[in-house]
Amino acid sequence: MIFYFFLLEMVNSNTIYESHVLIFIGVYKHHGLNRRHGIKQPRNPWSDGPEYITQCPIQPGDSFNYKVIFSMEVGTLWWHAHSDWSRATVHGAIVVHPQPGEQYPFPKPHEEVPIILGEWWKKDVMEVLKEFLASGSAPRDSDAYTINGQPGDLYPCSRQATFKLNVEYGKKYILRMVNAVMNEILFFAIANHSLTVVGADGSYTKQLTKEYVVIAPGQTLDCMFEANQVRPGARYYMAARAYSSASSVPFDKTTTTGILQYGGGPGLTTTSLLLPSLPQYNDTTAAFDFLAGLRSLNQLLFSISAYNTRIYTTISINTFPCKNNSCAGPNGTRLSASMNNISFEHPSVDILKAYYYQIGGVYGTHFPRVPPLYYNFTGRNLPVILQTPERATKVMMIEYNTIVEVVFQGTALVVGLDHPMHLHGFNFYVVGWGFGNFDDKKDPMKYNLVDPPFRNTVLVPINGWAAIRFRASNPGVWYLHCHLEKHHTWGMDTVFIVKNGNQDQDRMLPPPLHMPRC
Ligand SMILES: *[C@@H]1O[C@H](CO)[C@@H](O)[C@H](O)[C@H]1NC(C)=O
Ligand SMILES: *[C@@H]1O[C@H](CO)[C@@H](O)[C@H](O)[C@H]1NC(C)=O
Ligand SMILES: *[C@@H]1O[C@H](CO)[C@@H](O)[C@H](O)[C@H]1NC(C)=O
Ligand SMILES: *[C@@H]1O[C@H](CO)[C@@H](O)[C@H](O)[C@H]1NC(C)=O
Ligand SMILES: *[C@@H]1O[C@H](CO)[C@@H](O)[C@H](O)[C@H]1NC(C)=O
Ligand SMILES: *[C@@H]1O[C@H](CO)[C@@H](O)[C@H](O)[C@H]1NC(C)=O
Ligand SMILES: [Cu+2]
Repeated sequence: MIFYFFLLEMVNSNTIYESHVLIFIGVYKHHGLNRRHGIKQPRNPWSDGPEYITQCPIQPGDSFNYKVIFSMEVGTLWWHAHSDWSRATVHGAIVVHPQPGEQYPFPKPHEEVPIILGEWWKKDVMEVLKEFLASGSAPRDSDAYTINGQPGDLYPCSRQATFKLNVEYGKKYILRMVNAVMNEILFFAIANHSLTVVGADGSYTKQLTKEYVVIAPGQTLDCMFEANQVRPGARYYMAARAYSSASSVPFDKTTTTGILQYGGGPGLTTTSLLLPSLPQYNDTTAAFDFLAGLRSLNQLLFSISAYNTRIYTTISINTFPCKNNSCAGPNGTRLSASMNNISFEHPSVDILKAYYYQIGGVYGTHFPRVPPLYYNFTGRNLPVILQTPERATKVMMIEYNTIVEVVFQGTALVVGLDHPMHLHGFNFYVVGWGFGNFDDKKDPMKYNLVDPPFRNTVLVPINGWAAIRFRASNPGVWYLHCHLEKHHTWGMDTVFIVKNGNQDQDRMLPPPLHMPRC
């Protein structure tokens, strides 16, 4: 499914609350709900979507109108279900154009092409979810990756329907790219064509030209390329495959392809169809070389030279003991995940409702600001006793309009991995990242406070850290979670509640008349 919402009017100042465009989208008649990934929804968490965070799931036969408020977004975003694992198939791209009279800060493309990187599952995805939760193991892999719904020529099932993009020599194209995959970060490239990134997560970037890109689940990229190969009728593969850095974690090693097809001549034989060279699956250097090159195009929207509040949080894979060691996780345990040693438990009433109507007993407010225990987070052979987290529903309360720094610290508990951490309600500046343990003395000296990328999903490197800063100018209840679906399901989540400000325009909007019943 691909949906386009063309924005007629854009507010591209940092006074994001002054005027907005309302678009009422779909009425979804299934158990599940949908959210606009990356749209900040100023003051309006009511339509943000994640189950038991800002609403209860829409029951079969029920409906819910989402009010989508666009503010500063431009470029590619997307929407997806946020209930159980339904986002595997319930998702689509959103492309926001500049307002009339405003130009792109890059050559106007001849054509805009959505590229949704997804997956194909032979098994019902909800069964996959039930299966791994029952066993305590990691989930099975999908059966194929897809480009716009098709696995492509390298799988036995889809040659006829492989996604094809017809191009004309000399023209420029922009790919509106979304990684909607559940559990894998991807490399993507087009044979014989370099890609120029001009936007990421709904915000312009300085132009960055590379032979390949890296895109994590949750992220978007706007990539230009020029059809500059002179042979009429020539064809080139575009291809994506996994970037998966931990040798002990199995993943799908297949490659999905689409075809770039030049007009103006007879097709060349398939033998001349070249695959792009993609980095090795575990090439962390290649992945972070790409990410290190991304820079904001525009001036900073708010000062990030200092912060008011810092949250330093571990992000870990964990285990829970299992009776008789009978679970399918390592050593008979049950796999889990945590932030600051808290494995997030979803309440039975949504946190937004509990907050707004002051219903007690739903969540605790003391998400720890620092790790409860300091150990060598990225060290080898950590004591097994550190692996067991606490189960709880704890949120972080944040004062309106403060500058918040969050430092995510990956750990080597159970297994070190890259984690794409996604925050609802905001884009943030990715001011720094590195390998090993965050060093509070040295690392902030190396932050980029000049033109850091403005994203909503940051890839925290394997056995490393990443630091973000944002201005808490959006009152509401905002989910923070790993966008690898298995980690999200295991509890690598928390919630930021940004309090109201003093003025009326600094307060959450009132709830809609109807919210889905719990
Ligand atoms: C692709 O590029 C390489 C080197 O840049 C060149 O040798 C080759 O002929 C090109 N292939 C096609 C099919 O255009
Ligand atoms: C990547 O995988 C290859 C092949 O399995 C292996 O030889 C190499 O050591 C791995 N590199 C890293 C950095 O883990
Ligand atoms: C655990 O093992 C004991 C002794 O072998 C057995 O009686 C019990 O049923 C087992 N419990 C579970 C949950 O498998
Ligand atoms: C496996 O479980 C046993 C028994 O609980 C424990 O002694 C051992 O340390 C565990 N090993 C690992 C690698 O988790
Ligand atoms: C932490 O562990 C890493 C990896 O094993 C090691 O290189 C480093 O020296 C350790 N740091 C400390 C302070 O022990
Ligand atoms: C996490 O909390 C559990 C339960 O309180 C404790 O046993 C464990 O040592 C803690 N681990 C870390 C890494 O803080
Ligand atoms: Cu993760």
